[in-house]
Amino acid sequence: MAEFKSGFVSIIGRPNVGKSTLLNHLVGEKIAIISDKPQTTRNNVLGIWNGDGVQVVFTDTPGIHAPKTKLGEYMVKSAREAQQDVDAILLLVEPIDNIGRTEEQILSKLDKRDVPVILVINKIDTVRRDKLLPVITRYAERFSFAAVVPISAKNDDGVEAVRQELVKHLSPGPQYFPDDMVTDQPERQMAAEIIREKLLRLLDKEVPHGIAIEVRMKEKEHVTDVLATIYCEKASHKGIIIGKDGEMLRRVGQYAREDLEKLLGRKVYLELWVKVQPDWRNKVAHIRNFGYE
Ligand SMILES: Nc1nc2c(ncn2[C@@H]2O[C@H](COP(=O)(O)OP(=O)(O)O)[C@@H](O)[C@H]2O)c(=O)[nH]1
Ligand SMILES: [Mg+2]
Repeated sequence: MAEFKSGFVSIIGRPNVGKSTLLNHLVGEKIAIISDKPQTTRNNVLGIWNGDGVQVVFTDTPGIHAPKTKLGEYMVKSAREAQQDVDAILLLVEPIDNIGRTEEQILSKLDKRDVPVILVINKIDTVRRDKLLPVITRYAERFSFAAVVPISAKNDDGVEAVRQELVKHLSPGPQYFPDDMVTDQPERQMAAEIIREKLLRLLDKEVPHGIAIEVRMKEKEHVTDVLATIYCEKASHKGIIIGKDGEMLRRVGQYAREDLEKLLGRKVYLELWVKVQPDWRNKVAHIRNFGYE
């Protein structure tokens, strides 16, 4: 029998390149929230893939960007820390035949490291096939990647190839987590993230970036009560979140409840409140309180 292999792998790249989408597909379950807005992911999220005789523990990181708030600083710090002590790194990039400033910064840090880096060119569904070769060439000239895998995370195209490449770079090691575990996030946190995802989807640009969610859960006989407080930064944002006659909050609640029932596998009673907490993203105590630390 072959020896069991395992390892830790971090998924890095600029905001919005598709890291969380890839993590969900690698693991086969939705554990990280997705949106078309940058800086959706605030925490490092662990995702566990159990293959045949192999276990890979992935870390989905907040995108690396120039932080403007204390929360942003924490996010970038988390992303950087996740790159330490890993067995391999997946660097995600867009299919653009030009190395962006963020990618260059990441690569110059990786130059000093001795860890296999797999270049994953995502979103290939958005470009013609013949546009890919110049992208591959450009990156391959800049860095000595262990492999280059073009994928479309969204369409689950090439995700298996990423797993196969990774397995080649893993060493024999223990099974760190039980077979049936796909993430280290507590249900309460996943519930809060689901609600935040709906707000990111339904609200305009600036508002959702200033939102944090606090969740309490009570399991009852036939239903789980999910009691959530949505914190925002301004009274005007509170008005937007609630919407005319409470319409927006109702929609958020409707979508969130559907996903919460899938997550928990039972009926959910969801209650949402909205509170203003001015400038919380610059206040360490609040950042900690919302679970970012
Ligand atoms: N067209 C296309 N869009 C994608 C693909 N993967 C992710 N996206 C979209 O890119 C946006 C950002 O995805 P997300 O996973 O949140 O990116 P992250 O910030 O790097 O974690 C979302 O709107 C996704 O639906 C892909 O393969 N093709
Ligand atoms: Mg993300």
